[in-house]
Amino acid sequence: MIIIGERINGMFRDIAKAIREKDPKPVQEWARKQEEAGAGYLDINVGPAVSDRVSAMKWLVEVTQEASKIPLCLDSTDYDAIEAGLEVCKEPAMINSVPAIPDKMDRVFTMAAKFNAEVIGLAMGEEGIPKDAESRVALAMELVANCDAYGIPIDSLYIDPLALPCNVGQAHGPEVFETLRQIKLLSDPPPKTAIGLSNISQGTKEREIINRTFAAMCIACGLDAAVADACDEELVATIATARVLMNLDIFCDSYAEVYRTRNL
Ligand code: THG
Repeated sequence: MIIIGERINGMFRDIAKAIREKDPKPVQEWARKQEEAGAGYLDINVGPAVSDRVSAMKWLVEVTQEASKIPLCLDSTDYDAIEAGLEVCKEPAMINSVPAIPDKMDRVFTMAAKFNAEVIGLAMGEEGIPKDAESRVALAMELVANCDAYGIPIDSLYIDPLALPCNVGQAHGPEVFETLRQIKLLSDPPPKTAIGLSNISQGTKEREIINRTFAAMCIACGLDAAVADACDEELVATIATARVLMNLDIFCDSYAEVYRTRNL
């Protein structure tokens, strides 16, 4: 499973401050820490409180790349900011994300083709996030069809069924699991799947156990990637265990250690 390290996000106070003061240190520390913890990508999100998202994204990408060589996952609803980030990425990146809305898919898939980028597509449309799995899968199908029409390989597309905080959106849980399972039946080869793992526990008291349990359950449904806390060692051990139990990695007594120190 690919862990997309979530920590370089202006939603966190230290990163918001670093962006404001143009101080590369906190960003680069988190880049190194997440890479060492086994992240396969680094999510880069300028956060909600930034006035110039284009220049903030460009700066975040540049300073992150000075500290880490792993690929970046550019996370913004502002596609000008994503494009500015892609222009300075040294390695092919991931675009996070695009909803199943025609003009947005046109913008993002055109950009993905130009920059040889992977794409996270969201199972949401003009009317927001549907409640049931069937509607989420229908939106996923639109993303698959558009991805193909723009000449992007289907295995470069990650579909995100969208996890909502379990304290307000509890009924969405089973629908997310069912969506993950059905996405693998959409095409051959199928698209990959991704999720924002920490969303599930936002606003709750027992965040870590909820995130870890959710990760194991999603892996049982075929999850390929998660924007998650790469530095939570118990989460990484849970992911390693779920993969062994799904027969995706070979069991040995040191499987958890092997997983932690793997090279993706
Ligand atoms: N899908 C995709 N991308 C995503 C999301 C998703 N990117 C953003 C987000 N969701 C995933 N990343 C985070 C990062 C942090 C938190 C949740 C998801 C988080 N932050 C603390 C909070 O809100 O309580 C901030 C705490 C602090 O300020 O220190 O939980 O769903 N494709």
